[in-house]
Amino acid sequence: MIELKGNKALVVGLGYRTGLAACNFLAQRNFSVTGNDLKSLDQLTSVIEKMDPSVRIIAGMQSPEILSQGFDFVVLSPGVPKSIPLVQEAARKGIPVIAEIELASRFMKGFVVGITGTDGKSTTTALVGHILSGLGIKTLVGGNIGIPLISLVGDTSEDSVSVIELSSFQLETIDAFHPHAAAMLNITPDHLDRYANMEEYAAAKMRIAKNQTADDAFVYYRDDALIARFLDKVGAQTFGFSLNAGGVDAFLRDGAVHVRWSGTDYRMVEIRTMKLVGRHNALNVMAAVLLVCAIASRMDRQIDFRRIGQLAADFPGLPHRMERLGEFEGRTFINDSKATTVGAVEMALGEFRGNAVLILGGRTKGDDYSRLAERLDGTIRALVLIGESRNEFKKIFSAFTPFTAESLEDAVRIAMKASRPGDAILLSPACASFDMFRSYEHRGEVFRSIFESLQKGEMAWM
Ligand code: UMA
Repeated sequence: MIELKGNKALVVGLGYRTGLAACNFLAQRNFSVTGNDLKSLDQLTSVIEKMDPSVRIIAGMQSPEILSQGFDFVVLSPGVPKSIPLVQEAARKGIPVIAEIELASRFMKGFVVGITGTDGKSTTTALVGHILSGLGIKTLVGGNIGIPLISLVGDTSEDSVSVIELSSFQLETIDAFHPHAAAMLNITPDHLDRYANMEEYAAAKMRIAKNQTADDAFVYYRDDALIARFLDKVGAQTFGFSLNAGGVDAFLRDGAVHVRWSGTDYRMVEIRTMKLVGRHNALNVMAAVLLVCAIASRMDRQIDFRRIGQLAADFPGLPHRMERLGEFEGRTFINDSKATTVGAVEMALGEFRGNAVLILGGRTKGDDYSRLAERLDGTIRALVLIGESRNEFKKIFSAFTPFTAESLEDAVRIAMKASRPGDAILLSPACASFDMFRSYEHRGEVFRSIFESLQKGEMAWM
């Protein structure tokens, strides 16, 4: 375990979530804190306004020379790659470099559930949080879902459960972080602009299990060949889930999610009663239910299988993930702005049979988009391309004679014309949002406001 000696901390990456929360946390505990970001002071104004006044800021550069000021450890925001010269130099000098998650874990109390995977992390994290709080357990939800873990530390206690969504970025620089129950939901291509290949990306994600022991639980998707390759290194008890029964601990049978726990089969959630829709969500429910059973038994609590099933069925889902906004002129508007990978869009498309107009595009992340082109056949009526990827995508998706749009508003107008009553208009971009929007949330909110303008008759489309 890396020992954190001394009190001079350098926080690299001053986003309004992680960097800000990490600086304030350390400053309030009397560390001497310096924050560094590539952005200029002007660009950082809104973050600095909320920062403890004792934090020193080095803005507009990120050169290794910064280290000459003598730091005891470096805290890295997830958006900053380990490969930058500053971090490389810190490692060379033997200065510990840790994730904000690692820092938080050194101060946290209580039980920890960690959830990673490419798609479904946020939904599963929120679902586990929903079930645990419904069972009357003190529950905190944070991590990649948008609430830095470090900001929750003060609320943890011996009897609390922290449910944490973890990205591969965050897991890259954990050290002693140790979830009592962890889940690996799936691994499909993502962030291949940061990782050399899928193996490296998967290895970063699998770090979630690196400190787990036989007392812990590791929940995983049994039908993922890449996950299977890492299983022999997992020290925790493993619990598999799959849509198909047979040798797994959670599965689908006769229209319900079943869990096999200590040799008994429990029929837990009727799919038709679930507010979450789609087969991918059935998988998320399986993972969530296994995590809840594992952590409840770890806490020596009786497992109320019936109540857990009811709570899972009642979970309404999160905004921007296959979120049904409503209908306009017979078209159902679906906001799936969180779908920033091909895998997520493939899952979304599983719900349609040729009756969707898909709005696709944005900033690419090294994914294999030709795989998506093969998958589109028979599921969509028309394709509308947005964002900086639109010319590249025009070639990849040429078989669908796609439309291109200059703005999301323009894309919705085109989608209205290309669709028929009974169709869905689906924003599921397969890309990051940063070329046109501040975040995927912002992109989803813009889509929602366009839909509302149409409904109120404030926007013409014909
Ligand atoms: N920066 C540098 N140098 C660099 C790169 C970035 O200084 O080389 C600076 C940027 O100028 C910026 C700051 O770093 O000011 C951004 O830091 P950040 O990206 O870590 O931003 P936060 O707002 O703290 O958000 C992070 C996560 N972002 C990323 O992983 C990219 C959020 O996940 C997370 O919700 C939040 O911490 C709280 O834990 C977002 C995400 O896109 C949702 N995650 C990826 C995903 O889900 O696919 C991994």
